[in-house]
Amino acid sequence: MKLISTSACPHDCPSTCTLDIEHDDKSIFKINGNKENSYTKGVICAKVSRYRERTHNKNRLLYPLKRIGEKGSNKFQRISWNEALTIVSKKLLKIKKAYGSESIWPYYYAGTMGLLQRDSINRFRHEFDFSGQYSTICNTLPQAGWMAGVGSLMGPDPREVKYSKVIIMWGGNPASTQVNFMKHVQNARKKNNAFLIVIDPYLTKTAKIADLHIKLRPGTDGALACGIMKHLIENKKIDEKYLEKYAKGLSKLKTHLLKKDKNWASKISGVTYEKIITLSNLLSKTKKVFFRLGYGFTRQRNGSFNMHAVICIPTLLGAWKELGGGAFYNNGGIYNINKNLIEGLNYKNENIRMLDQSRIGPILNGDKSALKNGVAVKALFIQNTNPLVVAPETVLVRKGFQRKDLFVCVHEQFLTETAKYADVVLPATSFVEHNDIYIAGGHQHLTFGPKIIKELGECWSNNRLINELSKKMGSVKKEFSFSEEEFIDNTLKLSNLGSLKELKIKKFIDLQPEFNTSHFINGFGHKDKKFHLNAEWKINNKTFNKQFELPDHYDLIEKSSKKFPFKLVTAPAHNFLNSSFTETNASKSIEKKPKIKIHSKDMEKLNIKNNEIIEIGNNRAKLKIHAEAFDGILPGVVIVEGVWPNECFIEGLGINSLIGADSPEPFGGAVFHDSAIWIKKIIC
Ligand SMILES: Nc1nc2c(c(=O)[nH]1)N[C@H]1C(S)=C(S)[C@@H](COP(=O)(O)OP(=O)(O)OC[C@H]3O[C@@H](n4cnc5c(=O)[nH]c(N)nc54)[C@H](O)[C@@H]3O)O[C@H]1N2
Ligand SMILES: Nc1nc2c(c(=O)[nH]1)N[C@H]1C(S)=C(S)[C@@H](COP(=O)(O)OP(=O)(O)OC[C@H]3O[C@@H](n4cnc5c(=O)[nH]c(N)nc54)[C@H](O)[C@@H]3O)O[C@H]1N2
Ligand code: SF4
Ligand SMILES: [Mo]
Repeated sequence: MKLISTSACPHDCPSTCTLDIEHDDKSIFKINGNKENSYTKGVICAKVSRYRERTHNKNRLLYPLKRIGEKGSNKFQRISWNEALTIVSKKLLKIKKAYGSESIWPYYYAGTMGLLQRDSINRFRHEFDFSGQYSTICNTLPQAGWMAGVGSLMGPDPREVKYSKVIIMWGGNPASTQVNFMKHVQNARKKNNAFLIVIDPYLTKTAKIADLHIKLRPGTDGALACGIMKHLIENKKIDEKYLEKYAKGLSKLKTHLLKKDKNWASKISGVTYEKIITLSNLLSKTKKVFFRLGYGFTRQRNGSFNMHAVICIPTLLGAWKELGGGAFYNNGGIYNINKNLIEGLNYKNENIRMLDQSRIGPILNGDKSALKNGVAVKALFIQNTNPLVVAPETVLVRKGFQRKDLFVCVHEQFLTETAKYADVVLPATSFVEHNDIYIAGGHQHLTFGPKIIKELGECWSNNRLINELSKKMGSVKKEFSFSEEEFIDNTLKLSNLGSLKELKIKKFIDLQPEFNTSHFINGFGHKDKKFHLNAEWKINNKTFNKQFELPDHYDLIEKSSKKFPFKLVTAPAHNFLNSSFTETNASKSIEKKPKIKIHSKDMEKLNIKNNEIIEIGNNRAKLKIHAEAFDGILPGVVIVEGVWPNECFIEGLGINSLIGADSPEPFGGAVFHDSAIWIKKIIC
């Protein structure tokens, strides 16, 4: 008999859509967006509506495997769970004894965003004092900039855009990366005649439907923001009364910006002075201006500083206090989930080193500073991520995974490239096969995602594996025998969010803070309750702070040069989610193949034709790819969409081989859209 159950999309997407899933006890069928959820509003992306193809895919991993060929050779043999657990536990205990607990690095990310299945790996880590993970691959750069200005991780309710007069999507592409936000935007345009502005180096799906698209050079948003602010200040369009009460650093900012030449911002950003005036005029016409900040524009070596510069604009305008006004980046700060039980925080050893997730390439190749001058990593235990494809500096990452003295266990739903380098591969459940709870970065709901079908094959959930492996390795703590439901119920109770029984009835709860809190009427998140126009980045580091105190263009990006004339942006693909969905035929057949978008003027200069195979590269690597003529960019900028598996590229090496794994200021991160490259025609 077919049933319909409500759940949450588990993928790493700000939308965390509420889903209505048709299923029986063995299979899922159609998935629709839930209509009662006021953020999802019945809208979900196409790739998840066809999720049956992913869960019931013929290539799902269903049984534990042991490697029998060379690393990466894809030669495996089926083994029992008992044998798998014995191999992994014995090997980890042996390595721990020989090299110390920090030589083992549990490595994870957000393949599922469920709090239990994603974060249980930290309970395993803390129980055995394994190396810590500093998770930088996604939100470190944007968050640092946001926090420097606002001081807390929240903002006006994104559903409020229905009251906005101007919506400015800065450095994000929601039509592809969080589609239901666009439903709210389109409602605002229909019902409130809202004007949509998009700031992006290329004509994305979002930019195509915007009223105004500003194309800029990658990594120059700080300059553009300063150009706008200078014009606002000079033309007395700032809200002095609001600023006096709510902001710190105005006079410094004024002096700093007024010193700049009229054409300074245009020269850097490639946006004409006239367009900057147009922007400034549009933004100051109404206080109901909503800034929706993407992650994309911060994946630059100056990305945190650029985020801070951009969010200073709504502050100068006094937009934060208005219904439908202000800025929104992420709501992570509203939930206050107590993770002690799930993550074993009570037994976390604070002296253990933290290794930077984005620097896995240098780390596995023995880079001393990346290893914090500690022991080499001798074992990786991986859940929820595919670093061979998604992490920067692929050549280094691959070299690391090829090391004969590195033991790797990967728990996965598919035989990803990372799994192919593992010694032991374990099969993981998908979100319909286990229980979890989900919070959302892009809205305000906490949602229960129930187990609605039987596990496929011999798949285990992440939490089950963590419990069983820990016990096998000698753990006796009671929580390592807790069921998923016990973890969830206890966590909800510890967080004062009711019980699992209640959440099962409600399905989701709306935790939006009241207006005065989310609009910072009661003050911003800093101790002095002010928005900081002059930022303090590193506590007790005056030299650093002084250098980057005020919004500016900080020239830290990889610059184009004679040798590397093109700036490369590696934006997400509409039909993939990072490297997920590259295993489904529907998504793959729409995306077709990796391509590089090049301006027709540049194509002409290089004598390259549409669809020609060309070579691109920099000091890190070179690779072959098809060229696509595309005039929705400034000449000198090129775009490759999608985190395609390396094996989909002509010579088996993918786009992240061109991305640096250095650590950007102030707190690290991954600079996926900040690479300078050369492009060559292949002459046979
Ligand atoms: N379909 C799909 N959806 C996804 C994902 C996916 O891979 N595919 N990934 C998910 C994840 S993990 C995340 S974190 C989010 C990210 O979603 P977004 O917030 O949208 O961020 P990005 O996808 O990194 O980049 C978005 C845009 O930033 C632009 N950009 C790059 N550099 C600059 C710059 O210097 N200035 C400006 N103004 N813009 C710039 C790019 O051209 C791109 O169009 O999306 C999630 N949703
Ligand atoms: N070039 C380029 N590279 C990028 C980006 C970019 O914009 N450009 N974006 C970056 C960003 S923002 C991010 S967040 C990262 C994300 O990178 P990843 O976190 O690696 O995301 P995915 O590639 O989707 O891989 C998640 C994996 O988890 C697995 N998985 C899903 N659910 C479960 C589960 O319940 N249990 C287990 N054990 N496994 C599960 C999936 O099968 C999938 O293989 O990629 C980054 N890489
Ligand atoms: S838009 Fe994002 S959260 Fe919604 S269904 Fe698609 S991937 Fe999942
Ligand atoms: Mo991300």
